[in-house]
Amino acid sequence: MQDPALRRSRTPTELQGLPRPGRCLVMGILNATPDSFSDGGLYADHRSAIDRGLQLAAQGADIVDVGGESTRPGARPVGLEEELARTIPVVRELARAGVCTSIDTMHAPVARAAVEAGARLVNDISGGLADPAMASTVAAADVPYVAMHWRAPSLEMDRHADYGDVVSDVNAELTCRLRQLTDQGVDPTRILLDPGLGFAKRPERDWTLLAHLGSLRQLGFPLLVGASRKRFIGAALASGGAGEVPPRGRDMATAAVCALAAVGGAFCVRVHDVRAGLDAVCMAAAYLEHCDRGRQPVGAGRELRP
Ligand code: PMM
Repeated sequence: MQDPALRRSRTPTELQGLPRPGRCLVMGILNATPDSFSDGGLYADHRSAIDRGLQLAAQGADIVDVGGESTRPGARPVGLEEELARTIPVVRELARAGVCTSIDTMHAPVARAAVEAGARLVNDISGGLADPAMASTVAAADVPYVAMHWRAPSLEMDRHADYGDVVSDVNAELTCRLRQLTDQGVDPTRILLDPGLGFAKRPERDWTLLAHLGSLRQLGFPLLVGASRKRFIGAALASGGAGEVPPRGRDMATAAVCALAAVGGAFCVRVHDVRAGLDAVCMAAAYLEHCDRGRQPVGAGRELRP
């Protein structure tokens, strides 16, 4: 279910203000939180968060994504003051060091302060639903904006995980978000979309979305895919015989999923392990280059090419 007025004939391969490495971008995750699901508490003070951000950039992250509020299922929201205090000094220091930094927030005041501190992208897991002021804030800041598919706050999201056809439902709900964001002044050439893996979705739905990125890409917007260490990866490892693998043991599997996402046309992958993610998207780029050389690769549909 696509809106022809919003659909572009070609998905952009570059976005103004972001690095242009000629392959899928790698966004390194920096959770300056005490309670994120896989790295909570590791970077909760400013010095360790800044050092980790510099390390992610040195490992090859094209963007370092700074977040100050955990979004794991069941997480309680933090106050605005606390989120600002956790993130802004980190964003400012990383930006000062020349790192391309993004802010992972649902709150317009945090987005505004982060852009003032040097953030070059706003990553909003609610796609503008959590804070009605987000659209006008992003429009005024004129920075790239990630609108993720989201249905409800973390405390309630597991109660909103029912879909008919998950691909068409997510497509339709993102189209509705796009309409509202652009009506409120957000420049469509600044928007990235994200299927929101793990957010109000059970593992099998995440796999379906990942397998049908091409359908989402038909909206004509660059896609960000955030699969890193998520439950659906743990579930696939367990059913494949690896048993229960805790989140921090899922980085190799995450890299495999990043390669699949990049081959499926993702513009950017969001990962904890940047080195593995970068290797994965480089392999995808090499593979795609050979797909372009005219011979149909075994097992890969032409529609997978970005
Ligand atoms: N996932 C998390 C946080 N932020 N942002 C985007 N755009 N997409 C995601 O899938 C996403 C996100 C949750 O993971 P984390 O707690 O490991 O950061």
